[in-house]
Amino acid sequence: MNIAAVDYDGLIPNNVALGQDVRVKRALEKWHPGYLNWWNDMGPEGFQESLVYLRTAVSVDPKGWAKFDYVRMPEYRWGVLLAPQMEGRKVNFGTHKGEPAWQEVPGEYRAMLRRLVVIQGDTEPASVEQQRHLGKTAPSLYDMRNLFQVNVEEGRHLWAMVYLLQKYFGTDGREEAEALLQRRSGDPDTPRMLGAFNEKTPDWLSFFMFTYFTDRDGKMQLEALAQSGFDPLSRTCRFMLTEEAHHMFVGETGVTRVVQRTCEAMKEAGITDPNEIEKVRKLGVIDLPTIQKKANLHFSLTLDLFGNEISTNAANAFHAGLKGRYREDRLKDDHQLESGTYPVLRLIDGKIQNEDSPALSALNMRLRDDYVVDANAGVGRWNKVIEGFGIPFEIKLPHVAFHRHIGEFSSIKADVNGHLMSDEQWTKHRGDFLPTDGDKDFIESLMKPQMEPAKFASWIAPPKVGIDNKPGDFEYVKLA
Ligand code: BYC
Repeated sequence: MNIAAVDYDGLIPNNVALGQDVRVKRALEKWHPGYLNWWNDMGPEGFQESLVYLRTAVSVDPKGWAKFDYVRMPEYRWGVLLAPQMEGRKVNFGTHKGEPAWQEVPGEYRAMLRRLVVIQGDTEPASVEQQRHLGKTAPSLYDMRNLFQVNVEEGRHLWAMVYLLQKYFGTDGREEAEALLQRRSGDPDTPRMLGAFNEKTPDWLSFFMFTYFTDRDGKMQLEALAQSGFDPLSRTCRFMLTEEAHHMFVGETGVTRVVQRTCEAMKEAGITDPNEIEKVRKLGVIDLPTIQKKANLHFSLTLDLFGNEISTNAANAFHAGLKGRYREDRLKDDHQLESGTYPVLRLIDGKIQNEDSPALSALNMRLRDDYVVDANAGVGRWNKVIEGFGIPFEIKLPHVAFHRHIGEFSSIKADVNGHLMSDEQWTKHRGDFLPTDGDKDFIESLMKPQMEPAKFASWIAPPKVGIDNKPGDFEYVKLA
């Protein structure tokens, strides 16, 4: 079969010859109604009958993989798509380096691999649940369409992980696939697995920050899993990364447009001091210090997703050849890391300082460092916009010790510059760093829907170009 093309004939679009794999096909068909029930209960609130201009993957060829058309979301063709198999692919790192990549689950690593797949799978529906109420307050049809595109693709990413569970993990894989439909973001009894996926995404600025910062953790983790010696996981993640790029684009350009509109309004009103918060807010835009606070919140919550700085789980997964480093295949070292060290920022004698740690145990830290570099690049582009208006303000990522709940710094309080604070100081200054109730109320007051083509809410600039090169007045969502 042509692996690049997707078979759309059956219930489940796929490029894995599902038609010839009766057991897995049946298992997925059995899972399908539960998925649709989950989508109807926990997917976007409202708009299920609307026609949304969505892209659907029709191929896994990077040069032309998507087709755009109007679709009702429940009729979206969620499918199973893997990047093409690379002939002769080998395990690239760890103790099995140089052996042929595994096409079946190596028995000794089954539990570890299943855990990685389940954690990855759990984040996908979680984000849809977190964002389900946002359609109602979309600042434009363009943004609404982007939200729904992200949502249906996170749904597809759940399918991607469920395929791996159903195909390679037998009965317990089936049980895990069911459990992925049962947990709920923020539920006190059955929460999602990782902290940031139980937080709220209360407004559109949070949505853009989430897609900028948290989807970028998705990118880093998927890049690390794409290196896996377990070939089906690698191929799955490689194709997911193609889709993930758009999600980060939505975040980066979303924040850019918010920043741009704020600066424009300040300029029009002759306000040069970014700290004149009340004056700026009266213009119906979000002041830059509040945008900074939102960035502080979402960046710090996302850092927690990298796990503990020193982690035997991470060391074991690397040693086993299951989860590599960011772009492992481009790194130049022995890819085994048995003897090297890596500098890890730790709390030593009450001070935050670097300590050389065994490189294998420090892999979460290394991935997190790569993430910070990647995240900083877009922040630089936001600052270019502010600079262009001559406004003296710079958005900065907070110190990694700021507002942490996992790892080395979860036991202390630090400000955005990494200076340690007492509990008392923290309580007093928390609102200088993180959104206060007043900030949240203000942002919420702006969240008025704008559902006419070509129009945008007061607090956000239009995009530079349309999706699929559509003109500015294109009706991205035909409301039912
Ligand atoms: N919250 O040894 P450690 C995405 C637990 S986002 C709660 O440091 P490890 C997306 C940990 O489970 C990417 N618990 O852990 C984005 C462990 O518990 P057990 C998602 C946490 O394994 C936007 C214990 O603490 N994919 O795709 O080295 C929209 C010891 O920790 C947390 C992945 O994350 C936490 N934040 O690191 C949609 C990839 N952190 O098992 C989608 C798969 C740690 O000892 N996951 N714990 O009881 C992994 O690679 C790793 O499991 C982690 C954690 C990086 C998450």
